[in-house]
Amino acid sequence: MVSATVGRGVLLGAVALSLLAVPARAATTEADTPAAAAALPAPDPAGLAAALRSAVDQGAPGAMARIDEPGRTYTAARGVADRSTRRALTADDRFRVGSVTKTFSAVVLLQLADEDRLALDAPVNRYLPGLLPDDRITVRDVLSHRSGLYDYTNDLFADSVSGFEAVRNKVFTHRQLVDLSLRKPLTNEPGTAYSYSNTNFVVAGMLIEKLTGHSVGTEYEERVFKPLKLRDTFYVHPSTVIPGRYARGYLTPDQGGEPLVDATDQTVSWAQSAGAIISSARDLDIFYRALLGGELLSAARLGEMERFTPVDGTTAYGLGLRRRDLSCGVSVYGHTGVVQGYYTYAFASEDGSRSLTAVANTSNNGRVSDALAGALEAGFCGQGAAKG
Ligand code: HEL
Repeated sequence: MVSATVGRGVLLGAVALSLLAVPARAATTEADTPAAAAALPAPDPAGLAAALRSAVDQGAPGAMARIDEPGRTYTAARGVADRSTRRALTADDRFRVGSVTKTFSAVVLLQLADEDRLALDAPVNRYLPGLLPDDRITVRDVLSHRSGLYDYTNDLFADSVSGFEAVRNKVFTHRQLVDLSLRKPLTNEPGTAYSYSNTNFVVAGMLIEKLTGHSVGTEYEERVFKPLKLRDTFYVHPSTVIPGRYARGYLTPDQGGEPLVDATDQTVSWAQSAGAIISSARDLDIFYRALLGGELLSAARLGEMERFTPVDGTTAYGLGLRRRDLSCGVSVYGHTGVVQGYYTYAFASEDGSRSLTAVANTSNNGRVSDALAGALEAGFCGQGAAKG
């Protein structure tokens, strides 16, 4: 069993790995480890380091990860946060989380359902009259990507760099984004098939704003960021600035051999409630531990969030929540995120007792994404992970 060393980093090859002091909110003794956490294989620090090394070898300027469980925190980082200054990336650096934002949006809507202010099986058009072309599309369809609403980002980012440059400073209204989607027919009959679409979570943001009378930023802040004391988590739309210390993000061009594009500063207005949150590994670990641990929703609503539709052989989607089935038979719950310059994996064990966030500061490079997924295997399967 690993023992905690307070505030000291251990250097493993060129990868900084550390076991940190336990945050005040977490228990510090082995006795407090919940049964389910104890039942999980211990994380594999060498495997975690190898996953980050592989992500950097495949083209990421930097990669980092953090694992939290009662009494223990593991961090690891490799490479640089900034290609100009060569500052080393750390597991404390903030970053853009992309679609991990979707879980935050789903939590706000499910809290509204808990407060009887929203019915999941009601048509979206009940709350937003005339918004959608089909009255059969329900709130649940939207949160589970079963609405059939076309993903307008397929068109925006057909060419990755020019598509990004065309929108990086733009400010869209939610309705403009929905209108982009409605230029195309529904991809399936409402409720009949899973088809991932950012449009769904733009509609989720519109529902939040209509039902509460507040901006999505205010609702995230009041319902999630403040109660969980998330000190690194922000919704700054339409500002292009990441507050404090952060990793710069580098978009990989479609044409091999072209230089990486610094994509750090952007409005993320093309995503908003589908993808514009800024956070840190610490905060995402706290968020998913709290969510899976039952701190944010009633047991009934969390149960609805965890009713999964199969996506492929190893992944499934609930309501703003992904499930990934790992090689060792452990399933983890959270979300992935891709926004120009950043890949994020943020997942927790079923009871929230262990959570892991892994980030690379590049995107549009599937090999980096695949390598980073190895962090989940190391973090939850330990040395029992299937070797890739
Ligand atoms: S895509 C996903 C991921 N989600 C979806 C959302 C998010 N991110 C986006 O829609 C961004 C799309 C453009 C990203 C860009 C790049 O890699 O930087 N790619 C291109 O421009 C390609 N031409 C389903 C993967 C998720 O995991 O949920 O985040």
